Amino acid sequence: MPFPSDTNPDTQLFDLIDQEVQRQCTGLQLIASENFTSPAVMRAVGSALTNKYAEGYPGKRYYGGNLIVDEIEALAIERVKRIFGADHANVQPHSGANANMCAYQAILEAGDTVLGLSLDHGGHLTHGSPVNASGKLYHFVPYKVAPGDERVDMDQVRDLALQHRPKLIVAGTTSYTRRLDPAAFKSIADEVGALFMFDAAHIAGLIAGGQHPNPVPYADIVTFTTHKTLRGPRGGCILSTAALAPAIDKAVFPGWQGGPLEHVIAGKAVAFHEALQPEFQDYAAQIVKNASALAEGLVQQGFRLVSGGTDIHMMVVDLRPFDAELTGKEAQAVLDLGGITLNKNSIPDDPRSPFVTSGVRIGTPSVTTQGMKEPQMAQIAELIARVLRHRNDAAVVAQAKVDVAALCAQFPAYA
Ligand code: DSN
Repeated sequence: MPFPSDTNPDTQLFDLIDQEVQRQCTGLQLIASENFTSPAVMRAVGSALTNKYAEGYPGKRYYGGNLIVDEIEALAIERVKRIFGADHANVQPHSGANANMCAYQAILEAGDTVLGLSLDHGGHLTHGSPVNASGKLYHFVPYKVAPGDERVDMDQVRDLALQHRPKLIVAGTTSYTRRLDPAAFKSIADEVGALFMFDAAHIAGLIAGGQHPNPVPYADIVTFTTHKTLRGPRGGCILSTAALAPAIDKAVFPGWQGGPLEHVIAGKAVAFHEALQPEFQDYAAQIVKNASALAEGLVQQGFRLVSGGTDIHMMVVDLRPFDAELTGKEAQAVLDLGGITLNKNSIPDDPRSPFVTSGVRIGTPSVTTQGMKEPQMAQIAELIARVLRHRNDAAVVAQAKVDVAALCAQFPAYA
């Protein structure tokens, strides 16, 4: 078997991969949870480590041949602990959802009460949605954003905590555009004797880059994905206090997962190394500056932003003031035709279903990785508005796709 090889007989599959690379590089990638990971990360993920079984943890494996894998996993653990100042790290969760379920299994019994942000107000499926295992296994009580300023209402969180006496309070979001205050959550958790978990999936890279308060000094457990603002491979991670380390490790393996994906763990180690470099601080700062600039540009084009704007890497756009007939579903579809990829998103108390929605979510991690800055954000806002305003005019949409490709060609994601 020749190795490494650029030639592969499976042209059907590799042609499709080439087409997807082309799509990613010629369009604007504005999904807030995506990024362009580095070639070094991809090299690690595509390496021979995919061949290895390694159930267990460094120094305590169920299979032989793991001396080198142990070093790789230990390196990932040491690096991520250094980024966040954590006592303990488990780098094996295959995803953010797994990380959350493992964290719950480590500290909760079935039926225990938990507070979490409601999915339709910016939370995550694994924060107790009734259609998710988290909502079936545990008794989640949802908190919401306040109707006026559309921000997490800490008074409501405290009231619910006092009323329901949860065993766990979960902070963290997938479509909420403001900073969360870990100290405020911790204070409420302490008041009611609850544990405190922070799901930092979206903002892990912003925390690493000094653009969001670090929850680690306050939270018993911090979970996150490695592929969003942190710009690593697709996967999850759990940080915890030293006291919870044995329970966390047991919940991940053998509790929830089997063999760890050591090729992905190697990719995580590479991404953690990249996040420890001084340039990553600049990257995280530019993500936030770009989000503010894009938000301002969209407001100038007549859009309303949920909560009035953003402090982080994403914004949620309420499309109704721009065009009462325009749904998130239609906006996502027509923007796709114009080379602009984003996702439909519910707005708080959305009258439309989650499959249709009245909003879209927009993020700047990918375009910032490409090197775009504030002037390009104004261009992107204009392109979005142009496509949506003329969504029934195929020629305008086609021209926008050409303009998008020209913009992306100036900022290639990959050489
Ligand atoms: N699907 C992720 C996101 O887009 O935010 C959350 O799991």
